[in-house]
Amino acid sequence: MSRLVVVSNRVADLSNTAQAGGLAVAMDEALKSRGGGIWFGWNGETVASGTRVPPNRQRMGNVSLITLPMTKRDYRDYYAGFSNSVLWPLLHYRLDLIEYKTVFLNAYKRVNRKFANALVPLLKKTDTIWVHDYHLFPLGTALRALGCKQKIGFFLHIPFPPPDIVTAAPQHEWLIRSMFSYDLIGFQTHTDVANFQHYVVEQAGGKVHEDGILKAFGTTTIAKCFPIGIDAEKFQLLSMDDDAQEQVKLQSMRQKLLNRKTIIGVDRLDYSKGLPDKFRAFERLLELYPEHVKKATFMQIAPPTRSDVEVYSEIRVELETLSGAINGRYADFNWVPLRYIHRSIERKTLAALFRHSEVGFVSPLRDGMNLVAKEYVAAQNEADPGVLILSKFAGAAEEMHEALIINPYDVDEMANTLNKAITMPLAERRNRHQALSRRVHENDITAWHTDFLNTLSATPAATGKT
Ligand code: ADQ
Repeated sequence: MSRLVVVSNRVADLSNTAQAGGLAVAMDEALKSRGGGIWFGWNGETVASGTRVPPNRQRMGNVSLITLPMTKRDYRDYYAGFSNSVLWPLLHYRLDLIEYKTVFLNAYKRVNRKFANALVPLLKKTDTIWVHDYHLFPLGTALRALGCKQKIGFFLHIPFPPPDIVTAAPQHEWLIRSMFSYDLIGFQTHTDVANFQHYVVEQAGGKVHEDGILKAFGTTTIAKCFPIGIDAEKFQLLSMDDDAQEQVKLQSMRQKLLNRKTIIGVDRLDYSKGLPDKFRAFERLLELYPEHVKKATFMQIAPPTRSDVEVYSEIRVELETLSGAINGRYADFNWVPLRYIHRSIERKTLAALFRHSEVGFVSPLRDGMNLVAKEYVAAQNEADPGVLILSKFAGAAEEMHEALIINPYDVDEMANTLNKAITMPLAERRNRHQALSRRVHENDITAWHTDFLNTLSATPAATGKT
């Protein structure tokens, strides 16, 4: 088996179990289960512009973490700028939130070339390279320009919208053309693949062939869907971890004694996650169904991310105002309706909290997949499982039909669905959970990376790619 080289914008601190972020969790599992390899990317630190620092190498078991710091200018223009103020909103269908400057695109191109220059000396001819996510669309082209002939795969963790939206990206043709340097492009859902194909046909005059083969820009690539999963078995065990149970159980027993139900939400604090309307839906539940006052508690855990991008500070203020208003209206000396926790939580505590919550509430406005939905299912007690409420705009909705599927823009519908979930009879809960659990365990993280890497290895050799 060839050595695996994973490249992502950010290399996670694998020793920090409290880390947030879907990609970090998934790559940790993928590299370890293939017996190791290299994980290359940014170490999360910034240095003064103009500073040159050689890559740092750190071994974590059989995985080498090779990292670079980023200059303050690159951080501002490539990371906070083009990646998170242009591509992130665009690919989440939020053209209204794009903030574009020409220097952002220049920095995006520059940093991708820097990554390629630092990576090439570390590579062996027989390596398989796997590039991740929207920060690195043009990395394949930069590597090919330096003579790389290895197999290179790319996986997009976030959605790929229809061509009408993609064409709002400055130099979108250059961006999509650069994806054709990869031998295999993986998307989360069939919808994303179809959107990509539409772009290729409508905007690039390309052709779609069988087995995901696409021809355009004078070259060929393959685009398919590989829905990401979780390590369901490990997460299930984690949810029963003694330590974490201890911490959560007391609170849970108190809730049960008082016949109270917990609704749980866990999302990075991001506008794509639909948090304000989720808060409003809980308030609406208490208005429409007053029998749940003092009986249903909503716990939202939302660790901060990208707080230096302006819209992220705005959403934070909005949520604090909303939670204050809801608690102001309904809280009593012996009951707090909404518990809003704005920080990271240890994974085992999170798993135990999922297990002891009667409803998992996942309502993004757009999401590539959403691992929280799968984690919630894996953590349930199968004899007495909770109910998953899932947005139809999360990639996970393509495979999790037995969840209660909602429209995250419709606050009343969400409130009614919360009521349905809270009052659902045991037999129905078990039926739904059984089907969901089977799929979450079958399509787990191992199935995901095995399927992607096997497909990449079966693609024709990368010769002729430029
Ligand atoms: P994210 O947008 O980060 O990932 P998600 O898939 O839900 O979203 O993954 C979040 C992960 O972080 C989960 O494993 C969750 O448990 C963890 N997490 C969240 N809040 C936490 C907290 N307070 N404390 C500790 N852990 C926390 C991106 C895409 C998704 C896609 C993933 C993987 O946006 O759509 O599913 O990548 O491809």
